[in-house]
Amino acid sequence: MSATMNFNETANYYITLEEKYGAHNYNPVPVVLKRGEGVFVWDVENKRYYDFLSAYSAVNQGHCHPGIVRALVEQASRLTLTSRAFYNDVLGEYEKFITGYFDYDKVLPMNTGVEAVETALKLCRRWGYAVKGIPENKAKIIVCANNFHGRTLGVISFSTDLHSTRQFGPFLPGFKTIPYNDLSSLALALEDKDVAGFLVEPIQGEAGVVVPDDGYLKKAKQLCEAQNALFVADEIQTGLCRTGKLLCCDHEGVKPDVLLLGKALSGGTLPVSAVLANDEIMLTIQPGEHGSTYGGNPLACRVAIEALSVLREEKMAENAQKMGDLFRSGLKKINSPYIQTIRGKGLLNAIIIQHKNTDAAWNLCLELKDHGLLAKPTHGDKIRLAPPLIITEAQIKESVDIIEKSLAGI
Ligand code: IF1
Repeated sequence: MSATMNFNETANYYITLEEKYGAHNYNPVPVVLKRGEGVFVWDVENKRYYDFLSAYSAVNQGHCHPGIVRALVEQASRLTLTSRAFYNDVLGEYEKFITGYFDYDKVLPMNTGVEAVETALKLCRRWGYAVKGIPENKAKIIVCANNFHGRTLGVISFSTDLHSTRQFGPFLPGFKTIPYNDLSSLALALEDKDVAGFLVEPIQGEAGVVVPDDGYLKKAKQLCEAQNALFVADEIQTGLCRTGKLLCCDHEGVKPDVLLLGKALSGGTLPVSAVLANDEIMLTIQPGEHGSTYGGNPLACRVAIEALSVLREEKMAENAQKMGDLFRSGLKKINSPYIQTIRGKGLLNAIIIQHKNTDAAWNLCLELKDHGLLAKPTHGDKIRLAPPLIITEAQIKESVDIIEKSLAGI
């Protein structure tokens, strides 16, 4: 019996269903969406919104990009999953395409972002033992305070955010936490010969779009090279044109030893992630030592080829750069006592709200919603503002007006 789906119900009907039958691991903005196209989403009352979250940078190409959906539908009607027990006629083509696209020898395909991070941790440790010669079970990986790399037990083991770690212990050992954007701490930590690598977000997204000093990434990579440790860039949120370049590391001409991609790698259609590295690192993992049922499935590969292609064909990095500059200058012209800070790169931006009321950022998001723009606070007083990268100049201007109007309303 197929489930009886009720469409065209009220928002409250759907919210009640999620409240009653779903785990309470989120606190969503009270809006119920039913359609997405480009920079817009529509709720069940047919009200249109600018999507300024872009599913945390998973729909960089815009909601339901026609080319990506076409690739999804075509492949879904032909072959969706073989498992890696057999070869298929899409995976190799994808591997050739993506390694050429980012200039690495090899790719290890996974599904979610955190699986790519976990895979990178295993690669880093394995390379540390097999190539660097770190004694067995002694490998350490340097991470930054206020990081966000996902929510598995292994990855929250090095989170400094109580919301991610409280009462989930015990945790995975082998991590050294240093302050973000602090090269002297990194240099000191790298003196430990058991360090296999340094895992870093080129911009800390969840922490509230924290942009490090110019030159931080370049110098960090040099320090890693000097101490024979791997520079692992988590570009799951900052990558794929979000910050105005194909990769955020490209702003400094830095080539990570290990590159992590996710989210927009599928244009928001299904979970697709990837770990890219050269042979010296990637070939330290032998057959049967790592994998995933859906990792590298034909559907994901076909969609990812299209998702990557449209980024380039539609010059989304260039647009993100231009529209991001326009957006920040528009925000700076808003004369509001509540905007304490505006920061970001390309179309990954955030405002920090200063207000005696600790709910001010949340209340502003409710005002924004009423005025037709969706965003959500992160860590209380910061609001991430990250629309799809296809947004136009006129739409940026309209969005700035909506933000100005909403600020007046809190
Ligand atoms: C949620 C945050 C953002 C990521 C980076 C790895 C992952 C993420 C830099 C893991 C995922 C998502 C997770 C999602 C909300 C969102 C998020 F608020 F949680 F922190 F973007 F900042 N590296 N970020 O940003 O990828 O396993 O989720 O595919 O957990 O609610 P994933």
